[in-house]
Amino acid sequence: MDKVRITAQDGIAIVTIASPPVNALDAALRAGLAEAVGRAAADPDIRAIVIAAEGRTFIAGADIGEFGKPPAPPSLPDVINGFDAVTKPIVAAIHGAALGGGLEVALGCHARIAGPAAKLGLPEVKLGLIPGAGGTQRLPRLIGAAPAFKLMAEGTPASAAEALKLGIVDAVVETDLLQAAITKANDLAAAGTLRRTRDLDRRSAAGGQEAFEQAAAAALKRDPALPNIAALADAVRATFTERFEDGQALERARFVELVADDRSKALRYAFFAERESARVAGVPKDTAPRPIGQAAVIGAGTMGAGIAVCFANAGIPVTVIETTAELLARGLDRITQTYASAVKRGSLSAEEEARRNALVSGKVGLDAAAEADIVVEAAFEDMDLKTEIFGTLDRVAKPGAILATNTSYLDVDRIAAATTRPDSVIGLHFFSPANIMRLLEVVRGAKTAPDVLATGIDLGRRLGKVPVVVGVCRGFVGNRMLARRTQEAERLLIEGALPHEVDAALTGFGFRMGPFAVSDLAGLDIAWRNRKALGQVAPVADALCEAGRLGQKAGRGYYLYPEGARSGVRDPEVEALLARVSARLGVTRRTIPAEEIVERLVYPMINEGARILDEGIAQRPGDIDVIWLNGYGWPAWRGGPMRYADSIGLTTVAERLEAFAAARGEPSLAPAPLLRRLADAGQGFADLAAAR
Ligand code: T1G
Repeated sequence: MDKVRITAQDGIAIVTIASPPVNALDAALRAGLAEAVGRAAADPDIRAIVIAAEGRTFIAGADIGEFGKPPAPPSLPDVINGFDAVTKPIVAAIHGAALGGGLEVALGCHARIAGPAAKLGLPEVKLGLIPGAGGTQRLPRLIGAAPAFKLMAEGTPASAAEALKLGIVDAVVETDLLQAAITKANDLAAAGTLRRTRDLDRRSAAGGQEAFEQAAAAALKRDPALPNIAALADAVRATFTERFEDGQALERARFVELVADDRSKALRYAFFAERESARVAGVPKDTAPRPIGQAAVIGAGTMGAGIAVCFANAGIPVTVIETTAELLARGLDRITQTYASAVKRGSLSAEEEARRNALVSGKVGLDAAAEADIVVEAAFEDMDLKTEIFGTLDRVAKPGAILATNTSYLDVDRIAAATTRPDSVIGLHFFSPANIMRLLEVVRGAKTAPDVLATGIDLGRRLGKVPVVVGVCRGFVGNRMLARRTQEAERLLIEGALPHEVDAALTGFGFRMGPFAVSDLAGLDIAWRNRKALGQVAPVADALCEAGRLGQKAGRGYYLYPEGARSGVRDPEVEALLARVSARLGVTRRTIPAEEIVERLVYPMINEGARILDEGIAQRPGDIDVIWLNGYGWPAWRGGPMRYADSIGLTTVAERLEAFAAARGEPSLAPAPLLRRLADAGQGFADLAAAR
């Protein structure tokens, strides 16, 4: 099927792009677009050209899947520079998303008309790149260097209204977008004065080079680990000092360098892994999800309130249910406070605040769940309590309603067994804060029906989450691997490391926070209670809890928190406590290098990930990476633990794990069978994914 077709209407050529699913600019589409525009330009009966697109979006950008492969002509810069040779007006009619190369195509036009829901942006930085088809040269000339740089450095698309305000589009039309673009093309043809974007000179608008340099300095400070921000600043700076052609040559050279950079390869891998994770074995892609028009949340604590906010944010009416009026009131107050703070921060309008609050209602008693299409239980992590709740919900909820539990590690099958509808029971494991964290582990019970799974995934995406289907085991995927890291972190303290050394090793690796700063932030008592329930011992963490050092909320945990301080400082009392614990356990303390700390924390997690794959708890290595990238702050430019293991080489990982197991006499540290098999075959987890 042709990806581009031309029709004519009263002397206007309409070039329509049709390349599902998102009109990504692959080689065939680039060639078709160049040929169509060239043909229209040469046609004496044509006085202007409109470029439009079919399907859900304008153009999603260059075909990310092509990067790293031998370039296939015509290159996108050549296609767009070809527009510059056209002496007839070219107008872009933009609906849906004009992102990356898609917006660059539109910038090569003489005018741009957008629909009201259009999104326009240059998100290449999120892939570790910079725009590579003239965006860094044309956008500053169109809207000013500083606003252009900010838009590209943040990579967040602008709404149609914002794009109009910035000057990226000439008009936003509620009515017939194509007709509006044709009218604009006619007007430009009649006016006879054509200005190519490359010839505009608004670089000095909005504060000029000084404002741009300030924005560049701020962006560089925010992301020092990534080379593309510096490259972006150099490219935009060139608009002040170089001719367009030279600036574009600099942009292209830096873009090509970045495409070859491992950090960009990891980010592109994560892009596709996230989309791949929505594919679930046994759930055909066209499985219709059950309609979710009304939700209920059981429990209005921190998690329950956060989950209710997710529903309201997605425009889904939600009933919050508690056991007493007082607890309910406290929960509803959490929700209104969440919105009030967002308004105060300027990230939510008062109208939106009112609209979302109006979607939230509250009731006492489980009977209030009777009308809900989905009920999400977010009660205390106690199996008896959950099975009691689900037994009642089974009687109260309407036929076909989905009963979901937000448990973070309990057995979803046991919870499902408390109902007569196990096929409609699922786990929806939100991560705290539920309305902020993107990850949603969708826990598949043994009897969960395919359409219920499809509903979990679809609902996750409606809530703005990244849904990943996982199987039933203690801790599912993320927390099960985290438990390994926690155990090893405790062990490192006993062997001689200090909390700030362990935390610094992981932040040096790329995590925003280290394990002990996170524990102090979350509070040590939750894990302490879990350990006691399981009869587990963590000598250091237990000693801290017994001493009342429960973390930031107690003013001290692994660190000391001077009055009101947000970050902890080293505490000699903790270091003395560590010495006592090591002595009691007969361990001679030693200084542990950061490199060993990272290996000791990360490799056991990877090993647990191998067990998780072998048991079928995760469908593919990429799913595990998506979980750690979106739920636990794994550094995005490292692509996730399983991809990181492949980059190290599983032979090396296996050798180090063997050494750790031998040094500790701890068989569970030895390489898992799957990791051993892959290492012996000279393979990586990526080979496993390909084989499945
Ligand atoms: N290339 C290849 N495939 C893409 C793609 C792209 N740019 N965008 C989406 N897909 C696939 C995706 O993998 C999925 O495939 C299907 O389309 C639907 O995607 C030169 C260098 C446009 C907002 O970063 O943000 O241009 O799983 O599930 O939720 O300067 O896709 O169905 O087989 O996300 O409706 C810059 C990336 C590229 C935008 C639509 N552009 N895409 O969201 O659908 S670099 C981007 C998106 C570039 C130039 C530079 C979103 C979307 P499958 P989806 P959606």
